[in-house]
Amino acid sequence: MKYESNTTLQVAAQKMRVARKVVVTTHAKPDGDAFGSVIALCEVLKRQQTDVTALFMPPIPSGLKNICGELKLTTYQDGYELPEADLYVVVDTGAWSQVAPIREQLEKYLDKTLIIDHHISGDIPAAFKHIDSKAAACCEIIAKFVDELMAHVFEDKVVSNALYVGIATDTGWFKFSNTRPQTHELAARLIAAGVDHAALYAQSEQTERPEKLKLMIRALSSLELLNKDSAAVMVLRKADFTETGALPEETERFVDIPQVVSSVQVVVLICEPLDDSPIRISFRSKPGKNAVNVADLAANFNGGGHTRAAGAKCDGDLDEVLAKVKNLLTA
Ligand SMILES: [Mn+2]
Repeated sequence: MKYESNTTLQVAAQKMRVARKVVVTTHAKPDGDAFGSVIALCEVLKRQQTDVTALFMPPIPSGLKNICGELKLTTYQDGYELPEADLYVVVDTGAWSQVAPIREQLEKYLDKTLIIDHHISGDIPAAFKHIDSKAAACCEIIAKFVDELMAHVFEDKVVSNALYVGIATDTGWFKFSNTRPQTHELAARLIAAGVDHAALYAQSEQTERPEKLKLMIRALSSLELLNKDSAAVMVLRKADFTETGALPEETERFVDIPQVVSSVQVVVLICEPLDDSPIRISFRSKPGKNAVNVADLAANFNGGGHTRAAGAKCDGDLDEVLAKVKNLLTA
């Protein structure tokens, strides 16, 4: 299936305008961009008297819960039933694997589902897709919807904070190669509208628990450099989580750490699950002439993502997955 837009911004915005009831959701374990995209869109729709459900599959990033203002968040749990709605909007993903808990229910409503995304692959056959893989963050696209749906809404604190968090977190606070002039222009508009970017940085990046540092030590001590120090692999096993008390989601940004070494071009982090869920693999690479396309690497494990940042979930034996990763990195 080709993963590309079939709906213009204007047509998609019109669908939102006429819908009385809208459900907005995103991938499980939302990051700042996924979270910000849902919040900003829901807040704008709410202001237009739309009955909106902001549905999240947990965990929600703890530092971000207080940027939602009065907006009510719905947290998915077993037995949750998707409400009847005129429109279902899935943001920051178009992949079934990332919305697995609601797949069966959403399949019934694909004819009134709209995907808004910036990833290069996805397999949800929604009737409507608005995809811009050049956008640094889904929030860059959502900002255009905000402009289209409602003038002056950047004055709304909830909307502007949510958009800022989205573009800042998906660009590593404007240092990843996906950052483009439009990203900075949007950031400038948001800061001009009153966003306190330093406070948002503290809220999103400096609210970790000590357990995270303990897990980071484990990750770094597992690190192996391969292929003339150009590739770094880290593994976190079940015991690393249980002995440190850290949670699976506390591995966020670990893949960035080995990139401080100049020779390192690609980083892979493999995480063993605590339950019977699949093994998680994260891939990152540095930009440049000989940049490694990590979306291709992830495809070896039925994963995907961006050329510089990708991920996969796979079943199997941890050591076999590790061996396969090492093979690919030294090929
Ligand atoms: Mn994103």
